[in-house]
Amino acid sequence: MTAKIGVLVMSYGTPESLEGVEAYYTHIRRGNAPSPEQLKELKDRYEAIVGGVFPLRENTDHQVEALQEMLNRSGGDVEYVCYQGLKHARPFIEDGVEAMVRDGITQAVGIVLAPHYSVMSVGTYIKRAKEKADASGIRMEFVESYHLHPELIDVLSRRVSAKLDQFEETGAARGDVQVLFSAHSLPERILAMGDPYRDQLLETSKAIADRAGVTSWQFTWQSAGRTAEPWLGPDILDTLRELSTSQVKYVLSAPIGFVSDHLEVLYDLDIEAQALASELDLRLMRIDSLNSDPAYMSVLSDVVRTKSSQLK
Ligand code: FEC
Repeated sequence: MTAKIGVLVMSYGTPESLEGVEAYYTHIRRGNAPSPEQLKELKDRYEAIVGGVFPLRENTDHQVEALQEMLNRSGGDVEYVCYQGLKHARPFIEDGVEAMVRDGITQAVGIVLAPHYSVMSVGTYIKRAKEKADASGIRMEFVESYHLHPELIDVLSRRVSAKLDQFEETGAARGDVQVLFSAHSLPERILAMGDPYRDQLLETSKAIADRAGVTSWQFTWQSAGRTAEPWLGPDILDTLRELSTSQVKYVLSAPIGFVSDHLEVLYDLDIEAQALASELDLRLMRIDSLNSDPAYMSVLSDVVRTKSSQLK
């Protein structure tokens, strides 16, 4: 008989429409509604990227479908069934676990569509999923990170090389391009907690740079929250300002902490950082996002299979 293993695929979540932005933002702020100014500012950002369409929802749907297809491609005595669980929108993480219960799933693997672990990011997804799974009688194992998976490094290195080729075609030498690896900032206090997030991001950056033969690179943060406490820096906008005072003219942005096209990539990098770069007379390009690239699906499939072997 074929054994069924549930896979809870967790992602950040996005509103379904502009009307849903307030509830979404309130959820991110742990139940505190945003001020009218804050709400308008966020709605304006969504409208600026795609006029009220929310690309993260479709991208996550595709990733979940493609992962399920890849997990079951080779047949075998296990059938994997993927469920979506979102952090800040429906279907919430808990809804995904409830759907497993309804389908009679008793064993499952949880994975987040973000390669790097922080107690404040992946850790909170896992905590919520584990609490719900424990209460529902589902045995669930979790993938915590996959930031150095060889296929991930390979596909991201190819993304970097492809853009360096494009710079070359326009007359820039590869060595003249400064590569900026980036990820979502978090409050500085994670460092005092011994959190692995920053180190994992630096490890991914170095592995890609080595693989792609990049000599001029640095890591920088992006998309810091608008709260009073200090967030990890330098922010990419300050890094661009700093670079503009040096000899650098060409910059390649590689947001390795993200795996999809969404607000933090399409607005924070493609609109906000791009506008600053033009003002500073820097030529800025960005690597393409992974979205449902089969190579990324293969990374996810591999780590899920490995984890599921621990259920037996
Ligand atoms: O396209 C979309 O609709 C969603 C884009 C989106 C992604 C994303 C990923 C991460 N976040 C992380 C941490 C925080 C912390 C706070 C925070 C706030 C926001 C706000 C929006 C938002 N985040 Fe997000 N994040 C995305 C969107 N994020 C919108 C609220 C307005 C703003 O500050 O811009 C601060 C919460 C607080 O107030 O306390 C912390 C981390 C990731 C990457 C890992 C992951 O995907 O989970 C970490 C995508």
